[in-house]
Amino acid sequence: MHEAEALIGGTWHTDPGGGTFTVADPATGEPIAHVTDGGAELTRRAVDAAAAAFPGWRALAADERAELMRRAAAELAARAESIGATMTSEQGKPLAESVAEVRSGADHLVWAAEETRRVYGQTVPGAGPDNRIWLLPEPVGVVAGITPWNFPVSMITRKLGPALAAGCTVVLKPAELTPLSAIAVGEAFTAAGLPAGVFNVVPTSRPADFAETVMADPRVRKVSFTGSTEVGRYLIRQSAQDVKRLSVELGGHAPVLVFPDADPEAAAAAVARSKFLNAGQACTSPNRIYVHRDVAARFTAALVKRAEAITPGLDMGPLIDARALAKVERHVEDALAAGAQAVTGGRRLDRPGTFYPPTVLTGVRDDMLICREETFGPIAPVLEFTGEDDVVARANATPYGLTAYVWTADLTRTLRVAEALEFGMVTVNGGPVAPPQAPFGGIKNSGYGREGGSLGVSDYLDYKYLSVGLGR
Ligand code: TXE
Repeated sequence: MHEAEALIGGTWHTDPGGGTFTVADPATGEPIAHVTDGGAELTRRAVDAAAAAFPGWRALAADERAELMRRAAAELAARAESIGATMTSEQGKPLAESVAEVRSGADHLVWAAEETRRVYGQTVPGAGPDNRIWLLPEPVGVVAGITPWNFPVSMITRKLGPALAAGCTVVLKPAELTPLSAIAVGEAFTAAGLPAGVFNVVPTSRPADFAETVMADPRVRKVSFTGSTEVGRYLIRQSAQDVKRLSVELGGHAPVLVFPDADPEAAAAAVARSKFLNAGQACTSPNRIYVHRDVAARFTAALVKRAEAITPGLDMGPLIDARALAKVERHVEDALAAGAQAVTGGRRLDRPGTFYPPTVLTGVRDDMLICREETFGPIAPVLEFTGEDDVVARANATPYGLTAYVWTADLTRTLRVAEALEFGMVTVNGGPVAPPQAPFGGIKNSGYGREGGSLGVSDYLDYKYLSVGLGR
């Protein structure tokens, strides 16, 4: 059994009360590690370490910070295989997906390292001939990050890269289901020579203790969260007490609109890739697939073929835990009871671990539970439509606003529909793309703040305005 500790100020710490929690492999249900349970005490120590490291980190010249970040990225990439194996053991996704995720996390850091040299200020027209005004970008200070279990490394690097580039120091609380990948990132950064206290990792099974501690501490100036809308709402309320800056990347309910002028086979292939990636446990996962009646039969046949080509346990992992499996089962059973049909899949697999097969549902209606709540599983609900305005209205009829996908060969339709869709990200004729240079994020109940691009770095900066009289 693996033992793991918290990374604070460059050294490894255990809970003074001796508390630990257990991490299990979702493919077998077997325990694989005991991890120290950080709670409020280690969170406080980690904030101490991050606050102590902040003045030194922010004072480094941009190219020195960039060089340290590049070294951290190189170390992470060099460990892609071993960190990937750790990720697979605690998260369940296929090894190739885990290794690719670590590499993409390293790529995010390389990009962010370059951004350190693009943290520009501005000159603003003065108020009269003898006045000059500048905007000076300054790091917000100590940042607390709270990350989910679906992408245990890339969710960290998307916060860490821009925060470090801006000159902030970070205290991270990874999901209690996948702390080992986060600890492995901490090990890589320490080996790469990142100064002590710049990046701290506090694993805990008591996330509210972490949240309450960082929210009440005036030294923490920003909290960045990715996770459920429910926890997002709680953090938004908590952030009021000390007026913290907050970024919240929450759930999604992505619609796909397949118009009759699109190639239904190409659309089905792309939808299958994004739907079944990570067993559907992604906030960008297609959840309501609206297909024009004229191409519905061809599209569905192609999607079913793709779904049936996936071997659970080989090409697709289990769901993260029994609670996630129960939610998927509840959504599918509700749809079937209300008249939907499972063309393929539709029942959990009779084997150890929390495996659910790729499933395609037809005869789905917008009022079914599966179209209203985020399923977070490998279920592709197909709905039919005929009119453009009608399908756009149906796609928008959700409290979420993260991602939407459109399939069409018509340029004017592309623009009409993309402008009418109420989502932070619209992809036309393709799957989800989240390169480091693009600002990822949603609107409505999917949250606020952006990760990636220069907008993502600005989320970790304050702009001080400096006004100078010329003394004439
Ligand atoms: O999320 P939680 P869960 C959605 C998805 C999924 C559902 C539930 O629909 O089925 O949420 O998943 C931390 N204070 N997404 O329960 O609880 C927790 O420790 C502070 C979408 O796993 O939100 C973990 O680090 N933090 C999403 C993180 O929140 C708290 C990714 C996410 O866990 C906390 C994950 C508290 N009181 C789930 N309670 C996405 N946007 O991709 C929990 N956490």
